[in-house]
Amino acid sequence: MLTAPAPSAKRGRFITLEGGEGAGKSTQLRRLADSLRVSLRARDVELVTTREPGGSPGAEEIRGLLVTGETGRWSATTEALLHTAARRDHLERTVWPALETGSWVLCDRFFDSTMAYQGYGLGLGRDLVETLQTAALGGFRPDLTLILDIDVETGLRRAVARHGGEDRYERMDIGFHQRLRDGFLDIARQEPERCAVVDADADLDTVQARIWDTVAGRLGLAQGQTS
Ligand code: T5A
Repeated sequence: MLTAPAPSAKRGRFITLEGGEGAGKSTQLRRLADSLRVSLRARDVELVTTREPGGSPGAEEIRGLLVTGETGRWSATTEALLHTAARRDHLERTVWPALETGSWVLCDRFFDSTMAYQGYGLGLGRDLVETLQTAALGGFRPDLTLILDIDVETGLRRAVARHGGEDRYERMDIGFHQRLRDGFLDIARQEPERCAVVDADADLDTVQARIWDTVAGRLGLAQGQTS
């Protein structure tokens, strides 16, 4: 599907989770998906979970170029272009077809990560990133974006303890991580109707409950389904 489905009552909802390293997005995405599936089953609506960079075969190949190797492997502009190319493929092949059939889509990272990481963190600035996103997305935006906020040191401690091989961004300097945290908070301030900041500095169940309350409140779902 080469264009975004037009807004309609039938079109599914698109929810994105964002945050810096070790904020707990992936863990909370699984928990939120379980709660959403219970809630959506009553409406006979499917939930698709996906991630960026990745989420389609081509985008997963591009992911490998982005999350491994030397920290200075790409210039900020090249990196933003690679993320944006992966995003376009992910939208065309996974997200837009699912939304078109009425499924809801829950996505681990989306274009706010390009703004925060490349725009703020690597210093590319808002204007270029916005131009790239407009070219790739048109006017398509998430219905709701949850920004998991945590102080940089705690997040990095969690990320390092978990450790896998995809650690190119984790290895960037502390100033980079502080700029991207500030960037996410700035994005939330600029778009309060789309974005909700969730304090992620708490135990897993507490963060899960905060997320569910936000999603249920903003999207009009039944309360009390946190597991
Ligand atoms: N990127 C991505 C860009 O630069 N630009 C872009 O446009 C995009 C889309 C890959 C990288 O690409 C960059 C950002 C990334 O560096 P990724 O796959 O989402 O993106 O990589 P990570 O951010 O590293 O995501 P992870 O899924 O690996 O980390 P999460 O989701 O932040 O954290 P999670 O859930 O894996 O948790 C980390 C550890 O902490 C524990 C977990 O058990 C786990 O061990 N934990 C907690 N511990 C205590 N209390 C809590 N509340 C906890 N929550 C989680």
